[in-house]
Formats: sequence, C-alpha cells, structure tokens
Amino acid sequence: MVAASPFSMRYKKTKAVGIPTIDLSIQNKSEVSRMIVNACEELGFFKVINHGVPEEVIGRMKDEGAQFFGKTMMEKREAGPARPFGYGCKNIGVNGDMGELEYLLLHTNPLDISERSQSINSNDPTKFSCAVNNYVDAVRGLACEILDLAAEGLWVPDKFVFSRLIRDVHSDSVLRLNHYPPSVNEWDPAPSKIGFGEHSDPQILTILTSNDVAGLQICSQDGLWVPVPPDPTSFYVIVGDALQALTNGRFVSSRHRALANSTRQRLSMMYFGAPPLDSWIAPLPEMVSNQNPSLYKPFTWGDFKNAAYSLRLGDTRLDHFKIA
Ligand code: GA4
Repeated sequence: MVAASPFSMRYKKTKAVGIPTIDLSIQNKSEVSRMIVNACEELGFFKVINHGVPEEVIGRMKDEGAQFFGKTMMEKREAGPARPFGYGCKNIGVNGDMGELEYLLLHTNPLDISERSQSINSNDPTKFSCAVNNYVDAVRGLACEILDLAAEGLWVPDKFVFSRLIRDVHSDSVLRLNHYPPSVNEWDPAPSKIGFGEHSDPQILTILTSNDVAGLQICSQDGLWVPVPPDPTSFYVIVGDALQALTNGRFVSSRHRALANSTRQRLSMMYFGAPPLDSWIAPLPEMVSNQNPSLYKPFTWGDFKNAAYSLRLGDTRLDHFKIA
C-alpha cells in the first residue's frame, strides 16, 4: 500500500477560475490600464501576451538555466549557497521551509551577475552574464510598462510612481530560476509533492515564465487552488506585498505555490521587481481618504525584507505592518 503524502491532507480543492489575459499590443491604452487595475484588484495575478520581450532573449536565458541544472551537484554547489544568492537545493529561506526543487537566486545588479557568472558557467561566463543581463533588462522594461499602466488606471498623477522604484540603479530586484525535477513515473503515481509552498511575493511585481510543464497554482479569493496552464510564450504577472501596501490594499498580493507532480522537469524563471533597500513604502496619498484610511505603517524595503526573512514562507508578513 502506498502511504498518504503528509501534504495531501492539507490540500484545498482546486477550481477552474478564469485567469485574466491582457494583450499589451492593444492600441487603446486606457482600456489596457483598466484591465490591469481590475486584475490586480481581483486576483493580483494575470497573463500578458504580445509583451514585446524577444523570444531569443527568453530562449537564451532558459538554455543557460537548463545547462546549469544539468550539471553535477558538485559543480552546481560552486555557485555558492543561496544565502542570500547562489545555488539552493530543497531548503527555502533560513527558517526551515523545504520544497521539491533546486534553484539559482541572483541579484539583478550587473556587477553581481558578472562576479557570479564565473562560478555558474566557467566555460563561458560572458555568455551567461549576457543572457541574464539581456533578460533582466527586458523583463524590467515589461514590469515598468505594466506598473505605468497600473498607475494610469488608478488615476495617480505621477505615472512613474511605481516603476521609478524598480528602475532605480540601487533597486534590490532579484532573478530566480527554479528547477523541479520529474517526481512521478507511470509505475509510481505518487500524490502531488509541494515544489514551492504557498506564499505571496514580498516585492512590488513578479514577472514569471516557465517551460511547458504545469505546476503553478494560485489561490482564488474564496481560497481554492487554481491551476495555471503553462505558457512558455507568455508571462504571468504577480502583485507583490509592497504593491499591496503602496495601493493601500486596493491591489492584492497573490498567494501561489508550485506542485512538483509531473513526469517531466519544470523550469520557471521569475524576476522580482523591488525598490532600493532604503526606499520608503507607504500607501500613496491618492489611495488614502476618510473612507479608506491608511492600512499600513510606512516601512523601508530593507525593514520589510528583514521581516520576510525572519518569518516562514507562508506567513502573511504585511500583517506585521498593519495599523491596529
Ligand atoms: C518568496 C519570493 C522569492 O522567491 C524570494 C523568496 C525568499 C527565498 O527563497 O530566499 C523567501 C520568500 C521569497 C519569502 C519569505 C522568506 C524569503 C524565503 C523565505 C522563507 C527570493 C523572496 O524575495 O521572498
């Protein structure tokens, strides 16, 4: 008899919920802004198509990722432990969270990338750093475009109020490549394993893509898990905690998780757009009124990040910054 997975008892039901798809090539920009605002308010999660990120830029980054994860464990460990940046296997963060995955965490600062490239692709470090820098430039541009449209849709007079934070040269943005090895085979149809546990992203905005293997799920408003169909040509956009705070709770940071239950390996790539460590995050004055008083105390991104790392992956860390 096959023993029940320790995780299977904790599963909530899954549900077919429509994930908004937003076509960024639509000429009517106020319509696009409106759709982005709706998606950020309802689910904090949506898909963008016709996003303008060149296929080769995505392809080169995926190839570098696949090449890295195909190395021996000893070679991968040369990239250094992911504390905070480098190669990680199963351990997530520093407080005992675990998942069925291995990953590469990189700061997006070009100097950090070029220093680390040597140990990640010693045959051709420049090829690796070029792939990462081009990818980061492209997805940062996409994140900024989405944030500017969101600001317009919210009727905030300063259109660049969000994107400025992640465009800053001192931005604390991060790139993450996750590799979920195949976890089941036809003779062992084991119950789903948690690849990366339920959580929200602490940053402003996440831009995610993957290969064509399923696994990502998002939590709907009524607490049901919604499977996200993989789409290697599109990007999924995830509202982070910092954007929820900046919009005084009008946008919701989306809780999500990844299952590792496929016969095929899953590779996903996430850009997490974050402000500089000393940037202040507080609800925008335009989002606050007598009817909607400020929900959060002002905090610096550095304070918030420290709180995130002192808590568990699944904790709702914004609660610690709520005004009582
Ligand atoms: C979730 C989003 C990003 O993957 C990440 C993660 C980070 C890590 O893996 O080191 C954290 C997690 C993430 C949130 C809470 C803390 C920090 C693990 C963890 C338990 C890189 C990030 O910035 O926050």
